[in-house]
Amino acid sequence: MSVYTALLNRSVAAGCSRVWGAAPRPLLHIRSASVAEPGTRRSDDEQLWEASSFLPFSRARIGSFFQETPVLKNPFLEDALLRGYLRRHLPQGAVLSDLCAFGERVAIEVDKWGRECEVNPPRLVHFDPWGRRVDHIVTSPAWKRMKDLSAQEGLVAIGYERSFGEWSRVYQMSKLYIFSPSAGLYTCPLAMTDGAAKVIQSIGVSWPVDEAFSRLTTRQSERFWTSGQWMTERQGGSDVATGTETVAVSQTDGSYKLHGFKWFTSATDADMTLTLARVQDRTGATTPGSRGLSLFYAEVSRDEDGRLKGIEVQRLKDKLGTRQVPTAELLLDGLPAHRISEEGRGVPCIANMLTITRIHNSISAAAAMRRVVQLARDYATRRTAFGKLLRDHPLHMQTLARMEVETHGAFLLSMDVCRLLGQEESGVATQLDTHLLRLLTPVVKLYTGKQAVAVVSEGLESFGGQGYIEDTGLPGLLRDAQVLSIWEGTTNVLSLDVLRCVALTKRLTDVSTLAPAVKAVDGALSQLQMFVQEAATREPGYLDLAARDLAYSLARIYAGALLIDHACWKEASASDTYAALRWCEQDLCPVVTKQARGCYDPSTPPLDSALVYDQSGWLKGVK
Ligand code: UCC
Repeated sequence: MSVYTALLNRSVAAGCSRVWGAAPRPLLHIRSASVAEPGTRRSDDEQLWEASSFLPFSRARIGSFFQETPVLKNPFLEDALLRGYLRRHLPQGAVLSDLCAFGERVAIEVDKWGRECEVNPPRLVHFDPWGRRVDHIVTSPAWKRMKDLSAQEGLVAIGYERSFGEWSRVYQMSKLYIFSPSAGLYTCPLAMTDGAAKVIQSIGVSWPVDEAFSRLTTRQSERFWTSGQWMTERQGGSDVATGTETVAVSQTDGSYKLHGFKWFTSATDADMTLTLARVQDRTGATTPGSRGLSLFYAEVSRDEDGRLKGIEVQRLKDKLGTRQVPTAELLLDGLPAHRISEEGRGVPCIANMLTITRIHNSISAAAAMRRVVQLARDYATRRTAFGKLLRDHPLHMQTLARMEVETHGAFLLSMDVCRLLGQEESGVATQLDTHLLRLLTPVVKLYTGKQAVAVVSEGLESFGGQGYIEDTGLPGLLRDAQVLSIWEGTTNVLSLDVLRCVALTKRLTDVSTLAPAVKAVDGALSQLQMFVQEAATREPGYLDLAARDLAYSLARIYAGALLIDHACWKEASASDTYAALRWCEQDLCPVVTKQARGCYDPSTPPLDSALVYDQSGWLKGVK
């Protein structure tokens, strides 16, 4: 009798159960053993399998325990804050039922496409099999389905149809917020498409951009176009005024040809683009700086040989995240284009696009936080550790609650900017609203971009080691979040933009349970006002050093005001109040805290530099 037969007999005798220590455990068959036909002899292999199935890990190798999978449910139905916000501001049945149906579609259908975009990233084919240069960016079928879906669902169109008046942007962005974490980064081309439509609308929808506008804002998938926004050149993407080398050569018909090198163009499979260039005069000279930049419209098309007209795709970028998006280096070698801004007014003209893409960025940041919280809280109802479900561990729930508070803040900040945008576009914004929109757009973008990385990182940790495993799809959330603080203006560049337009007014409502939060926001606001007055009297450069902390203070105070305001709504929940109180416990005005500690004193920049470049240890070592 082989050892296996002996084991088999033992197990039969034990009545199909096996004793582990003192406690009897049921046997779990990983795979059912085949049953031999009467009269046939079982193979050694079969006998081996049956025998080993009673010995965990000996044959099946993977044992009997599997991790539970977090389940993505309808992201609209799962989001009490989103639903509450809409019930309060935009309770129309048509909106709610559309978002609910879309949420279902996202959970069941779209999320899989998003994953497909990640695992099947774009690639560049330079030449056809016969040696002709073609520069084809090959994208996955899922990426193409995202384009059709975006048109059909009106993900750009809703903002321009304005069927819900001043709330149309809130409706559009709510839909994008549901879509974003499952979109396989298709939100990137949509942001630029929306931004391009906004620029065209602001300059006037007429030739040569009328057809483009209609295609950017259509719901017909076969007509729908996406736009690029080619701003970043080899010298970098922040200092556009200095970095733009591309020149525009005027043609006899009034059009231009562009020559330059665009170093970082996102969603390069777009149908058209807006881009900056310097118009050459007759001698070939250009005007340096911002005042030399004009805005151009160009279509991406091919000639009869299949070559891109006036464009060579040098290579695709190898990025940390957003791998779903084709991002390329482009040589513009005679790209046909039309100037659509006044000469030298390119930056203020494209600023409309920046406003829109920065708002999209904020929505994507809030959505990333929401998604990781939704998955983590679902997982906490399934995963058992130390004898109980994760949801029954108070420390784990405290961590998730803190993530939820951050998500509340990010959501309300982002939606408030959408509200202001909708008001401005519907002509009902006051002058104060318009100032607030200008100020809050960079504040909210920079704050949510940074917080998204922190919350998503924390979220991954709540899955333990599984959060670090690539094919769970979780690490991609973190990689993709990291771009949110980089593209469309880094934290410092946006902090300096905030300095250009500092102003804040928000009336607060007093409700007794919220008194500590109201007091904290009120106090922080007074501190901030005093800081701004005092800082204006200080030496040049003082405010620059404080810019980032100032922007953070604005974000935290304003989000505090929004959380309190939402908690004062008559249908607000106890959780809304709790979230407001928790938010306002943090340092709402870090710029004043840091000022008191001397962080912006003139003595600090050389000390900062000395610290960063401190080579004293290294020098000692080599001496
Ligand atoms: O990131 C990139 C990749 C694209 C991916 C997009 C995907 C989004 C996805 C989201 C969802 C998933 S491409 C490019 C990234 N680069 C940037 O974002 C640029 C960052 N740099 C800045 O923002 C700078 O502040 C600049 C370039 C705007 C600064 O330019 P200047 O010319 O040095 O600045 P000035 O002199 O301050 O501004 C010139 C004019 C002024 O108007 P006038 O002349 O009338 O006084 C300003 O008031 O432009 C006006 N202006 C603005 N107006 C400047 N910034 C703004 C603004 N934000 N809003 C309105």
